[in-house]
Amino acid sequence: MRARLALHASQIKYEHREVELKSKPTHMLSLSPKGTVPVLWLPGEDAQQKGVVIDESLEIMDWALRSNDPLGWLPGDLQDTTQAKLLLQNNDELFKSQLDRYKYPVRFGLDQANAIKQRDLALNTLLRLEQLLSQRSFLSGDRFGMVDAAIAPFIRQFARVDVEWFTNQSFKKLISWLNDFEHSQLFLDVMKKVSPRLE
Ligand SMILES: N[C@@H](CCC(=O)N[C@@H](CS)C(=O)NCC(=O)O)C(=O)O
Repeated sequence: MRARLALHASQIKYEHREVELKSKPTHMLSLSPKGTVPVLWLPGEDAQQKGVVIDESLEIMDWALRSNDPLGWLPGDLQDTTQAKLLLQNNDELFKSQLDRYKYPVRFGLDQANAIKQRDLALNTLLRLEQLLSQRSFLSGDRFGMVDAAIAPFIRQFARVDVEWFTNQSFKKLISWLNDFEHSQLFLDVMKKVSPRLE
């Protein structure tokens, strides 16, 4: 979702090929053998059209916005860039692991009590984001930007594990930030259903 958000914001024309993770297309695996999505393919001019492949979501966001950033999503100055790096690092290296364990405890051999422990550990991140949102309107600054787009899909997943618990927490600014995101035109645009390609 974060890659699609950045591609949408960059206004770059691209073809969206939805895949089924249960049966990954051989073409996708030939481009990116690790088999995770998203995969961005920039076909080359040569006969095999191998071209360039970017198969990390943050790198796709970065590529898209460096190519074209009409909404000013990239961090503006060094302070914002440093802040963005720290927030994204915390999200991808810590929060994501806590989210996965809270959401799919069985997959990680955890019982319910340990899943809740992961949820409670993740509160550190949620409170840090809340604190930031009490100083500025968005995680990226005074407008929605790359950091918001990169983090919102994970907070959304987290909130949806137990909506009642999430909405009863004290981080009201974060709840309202997520709610605004989920009701934005941007979100509606990128969430449009695309049928999976099987080959
Ligand atoms: N670090 C990668 C993680 C990508 C990732 O794990 N994607 C999941 C889906 S959200 C996936 O493709 N999993 C492979 C599978 O379920 O087979 C990125 O952000 O690009």
